[in-house]
Amino acid sequence: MDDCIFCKIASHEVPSNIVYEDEYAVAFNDLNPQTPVHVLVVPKKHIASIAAAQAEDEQLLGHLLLTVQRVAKALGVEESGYRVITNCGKDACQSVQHLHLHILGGKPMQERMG
Ligand code: DGP
Repeated sequence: MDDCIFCKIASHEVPSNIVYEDEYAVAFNDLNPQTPVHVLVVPKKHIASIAAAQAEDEQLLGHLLLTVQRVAKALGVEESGYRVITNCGKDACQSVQHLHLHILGGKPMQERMG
């Protein structure tokens, strides 16, 4: 998508600190980290949010979760634990309209959200 910052990062049009990449997904450090480890896992295909995903994206969505697992392991938070979040829509404060999974870790977090 032309005007999407995460599409531009995924295509290397805009530089970012990419920690993992394969044919379908890319993972890079969040610009505004909330925890010592804060990485975004993003599909290369433009999907606006989890709400916009289609049946044809089923395999890709599974791939994104396995990418989260792989990246978390590579970043050394597999044992200590991590949180995976995807914000969807206005009430969740989604600010970038391209599906992304936050991986948050590297410190103990509060039990509850919201
Ligand atoms: P949200 O849409 O609220 O789930 O979060 C979007 C996240 O994306 C936010 O934590 C900041 C991050 N972000 C926004 N623009 C950029 C960017 O240009 N580069 C990087 N690395 N992160 C970005």
